[in-house]
Amino acid sequence: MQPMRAYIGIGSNLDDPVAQVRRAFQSLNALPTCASVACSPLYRTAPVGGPPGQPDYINAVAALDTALTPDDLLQALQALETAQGRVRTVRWGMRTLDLDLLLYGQITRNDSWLTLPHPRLHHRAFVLQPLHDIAPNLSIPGRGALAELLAACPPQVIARLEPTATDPVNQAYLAIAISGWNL
Ligand code: A4P
Ligand code: MG
Repeated sequence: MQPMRAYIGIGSNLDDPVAQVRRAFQSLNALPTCASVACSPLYRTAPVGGPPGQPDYINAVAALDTALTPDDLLQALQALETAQGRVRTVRWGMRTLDLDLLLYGQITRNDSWLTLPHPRLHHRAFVLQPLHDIAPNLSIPGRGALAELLAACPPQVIARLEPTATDPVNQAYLAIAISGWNL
């Protein structure tokens, strides 16, 4: 099968989220027939939906070239979530790792097991911003140009993690208050 470009949304807000996301980057690259072609910066983001009081998330996006089918890739993503201790309790509750298949080439489909593009990606800053960082010219099937979706996205506060020279993990946060999308 000809490799396809897939984009994976990564989220964590439990058990050292920065480390969880970094481990996910490595695990994605190690999947059979998959090669990571880009990893976005990490963002600290306020939770959207879900139970009140849950911690901020760390979000990022990875681009992957893969010969796995969309179904096999989703299955592989769920296995990685399980390997990193994902337990499903309440919808949109805290999680060690969430891997969403955002896009698989330009394929569209709509069933409960797998919807492509991911059904909520087009109005979520915590997905659109890191996706735009690594693929600014992307077009989202059925939704339009990524740059336009980002410009029209409802305001959310997200903060890009800027590594410091001395301590790349305990970052200094460069807060980007995204109220008017003056990025
Ligand atoms: N599924 C269908 N399409 C897809 C797809 N494209 N990618 C199905 C991944 N899964 C897909 O997912 C539920 C079901 O969706 C799966 O059985 C799969 O077959 P899940 O990972 O078990 O549960 P979930 O992630 O809690 O549900 P859902 O509805 O996918 O949530 P979202 O949309 O992923 O949102 N706030 C911030 N700041 N950062 C976040 O990362 N994440 C969520 C979860 C909510 N709020 C957040 C964040
Ligand atoms: Mg999910």
